[in-house]
Amino acid sequence: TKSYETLLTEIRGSVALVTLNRPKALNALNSTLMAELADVLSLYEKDDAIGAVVLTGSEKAFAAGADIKEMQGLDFVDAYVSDFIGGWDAVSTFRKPLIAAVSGFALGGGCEVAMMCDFIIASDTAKFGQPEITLGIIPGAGGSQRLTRAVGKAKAMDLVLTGRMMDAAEAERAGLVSRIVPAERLIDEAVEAAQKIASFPRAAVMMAKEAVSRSFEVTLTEGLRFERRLFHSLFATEDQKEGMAAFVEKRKPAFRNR
Ligand code: CO8
Repeated sequence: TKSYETLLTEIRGSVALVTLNRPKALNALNSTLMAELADVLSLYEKDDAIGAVVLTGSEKAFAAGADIKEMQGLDFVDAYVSDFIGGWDAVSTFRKPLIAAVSGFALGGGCEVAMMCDFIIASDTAKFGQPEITLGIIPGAGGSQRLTRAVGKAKAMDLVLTGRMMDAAEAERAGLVSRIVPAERLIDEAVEAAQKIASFPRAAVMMAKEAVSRSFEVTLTEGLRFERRLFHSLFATEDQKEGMAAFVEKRKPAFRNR
């Protein structure tokens, strides 16, 4: 396995655990970190042994945003020509399930990266926010779009315009996070969820992710058509035969990712 300057990686069963690791900067997302994250995700996407990935930070911070010290000197032409943060798309285009396990601060780009994941499990200490406005900018990696789709206009406007933080309970009520767990249980709970996902047939899992993700892109009619096409296609898999036979025969299925 490769080693990275700003990430720690660990394989647990069929799950890869990726830990953002810039402790002195509260995991601020600089270009090295985002390039390393894109690199490791591309490896896991190709690796048949990996069925799902958990992305986490430290207890104090998932990530306190894009690296302000790196952005400070940017001018418009630099930002535009280099498509500053364009490389972050590697997180949202990753095709296997990706769970964010968030403890502490998930601010600005940190909140945005968490929202690029398929779902967020939060510790009771998590704090989410889009404080860009306090720096004279606005969210640049999906905060105005994914946050609004997740929590609705009222709360998204409140957070983006005031720059305030919301705690885990508010984030769960608003629909931004799928569950809250005690801080000390966070990694285990997220890895267990990922392991469960990884135990199901790979193609069905990836299509389920693709179908739900599609609902954010297209009309209901088109989304339903897309879902139906994927649904029908799964009847061409051996694992569908195995899953249904096992149910009828009252035994555990032995999936082969075929
Ligand atoms: N960038 C760079 N360094 C940071 C960042 C950051 N986002 N956040 C924290 N750090 C550094 C601090 O500078 C400090 O370093 P040093 O010890 O060298 O002074 C160290 O991390 C510890 O931070 P604090 O001492 O501030 O820790 P506190 O516990 O007192 O405060 C906070 C924690 C409240 C999280 C505070 O650090 C903070 O407000 N951080 C900035 C949060 C923020 O504004 N984030 C949004 C950044 S903008 C952004 O993300 C845009 C994303 C869109 C993509 C880009 C579009 C162009």
